[in-house]
Amino acid sequence: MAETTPFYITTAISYPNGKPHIGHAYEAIAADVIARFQRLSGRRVRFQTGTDEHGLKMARKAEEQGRTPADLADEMSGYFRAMCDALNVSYDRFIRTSEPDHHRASQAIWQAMEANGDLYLDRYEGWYSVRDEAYYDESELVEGEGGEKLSPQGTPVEWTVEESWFFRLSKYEGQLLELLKTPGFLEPASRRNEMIAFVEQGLRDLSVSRTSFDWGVKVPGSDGHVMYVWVDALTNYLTGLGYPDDMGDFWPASLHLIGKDIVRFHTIYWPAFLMSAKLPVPQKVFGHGFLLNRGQKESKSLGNVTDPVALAERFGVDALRYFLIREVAFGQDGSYSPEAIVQRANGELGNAFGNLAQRTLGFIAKNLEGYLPAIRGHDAADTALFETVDRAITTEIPEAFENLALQQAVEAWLQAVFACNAYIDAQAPWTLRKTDPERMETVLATLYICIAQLAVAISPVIPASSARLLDMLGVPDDLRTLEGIRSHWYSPLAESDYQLSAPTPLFPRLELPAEDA
Ligand code: ME8
Repeated sequence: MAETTPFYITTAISYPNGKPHIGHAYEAIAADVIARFQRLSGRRVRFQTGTDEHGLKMARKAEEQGRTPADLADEMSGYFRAMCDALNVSYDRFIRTSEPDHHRASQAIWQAMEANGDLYLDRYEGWYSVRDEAYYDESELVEGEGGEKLSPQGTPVEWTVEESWFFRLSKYEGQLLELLKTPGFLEPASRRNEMIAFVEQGLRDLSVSRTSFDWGVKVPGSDGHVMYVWVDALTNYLTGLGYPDDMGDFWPASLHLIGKDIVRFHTIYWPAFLMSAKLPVPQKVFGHGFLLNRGQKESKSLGNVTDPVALAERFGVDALRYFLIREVAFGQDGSYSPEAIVQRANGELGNAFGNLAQRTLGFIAKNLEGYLPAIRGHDAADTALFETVDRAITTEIPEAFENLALQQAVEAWLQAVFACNAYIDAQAPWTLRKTDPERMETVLATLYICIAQLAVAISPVIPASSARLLDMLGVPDDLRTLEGIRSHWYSPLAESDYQLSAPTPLFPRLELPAEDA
């Protein structure tokens, strides 16, 4: 039976203080792969991404450029949405925190926390990093090369003194510790110890409003205060479901996918706000690693910032998506370079999978006038291949995706593709054409079935290429699910007199331009 429970997945919402970089693309693609896999498994999925537009970081960037923060956000948010669209990211809502329903939701959660007695007015005196939009305790700071104080993330901090609303974070220590120790709540598990240690040190109440600027959500009933940007940013996950009105059955979120640098906000502050507002906490937070450019962090000063849309235009959307999921152990840092993308795309997508499909479909088109081959009894080699592919599509690939072992899911798929290639070489349908045309048909039918199943199984990673291949194969839409592809679907299709045309290449061979060679 297909799983029909709802699945709500979110990415972090990005700061639109500049254009998107490869890290943003990586997170959006990974979330999209997970969302598409869950849909393929038959679950009802809601997928939200967007931009985080308030706060000092946006206000300062706008000031630097001599424009309003709203104007900056309008322009830059457009690039983030365009990136998601270009990369085939299947979000249900692209949220912007400047939208009116988000202001309403943020004020509602504020009032719920206030009603619970968790907010009080005081004066904040301490360190703030505008780059991280985070408050830091003196004891967390590190020394920079010139002796200056830096945040633990290496960003500049400034001394801040202002009247502020505070949230009673300290009250939630016990509940948060319990939550952090709940298996599966925070993954990968390696990120858990750091958060547990942070809570065990003792939590100080959190400053949750600002009075020195006004680019934010207004604190209800408190003139001159705007919310601390993380209070409203985190609330985006509720806004998209209609909070404070009925949120349907998508809350609590199944998965907040975020990067490793913002785990504290998602596994300490956010659950505490929710507990205070008497709402359930998310089921899982996954902190993925960072993507590096040839092992280096991208930065404007190094001049190595890559536009992910340009990368996709150059190598192909699916080649880029495949590379990122295949190359990086999900949860760990990873590195990319044009050579590595070209190598994976040509070797695995082009040679291994693309050629398999091309050879099989080309052979059917040429020798059977495109009519699907008939099956005249399978032999042991066919059964062995079916078993291998079946194990991949029913067990190995879904289990890996379900456990967020995205790289392993692709590896399991690739092993099954290799098995198909070994089979076609061993069975040599081009020889059978002369010696045993009936056996040739069975071999081609066996391959046809396996290719269709593998096209469906990899569709979360390379959705457009999979769809094109399934179109060429004539596989009806309602069969393009994990459940659909497992049933006895081939004979009715073969008997329908469907005729395929000569295939067009799925993955054009990529060349490395001279400047990268
Ligand atoms: O943190 N590789 O926004 P952001 C992989 N607005 N992921 C990366 C990365 C890299 N090199 N650099 C950044 C924010 N990320 C907040 C989030 S959520 C309520 C508010 C990830 O634009 C980063 O970890 O700085 C985060 O998950 C996302 O990109 C957006 O980062």
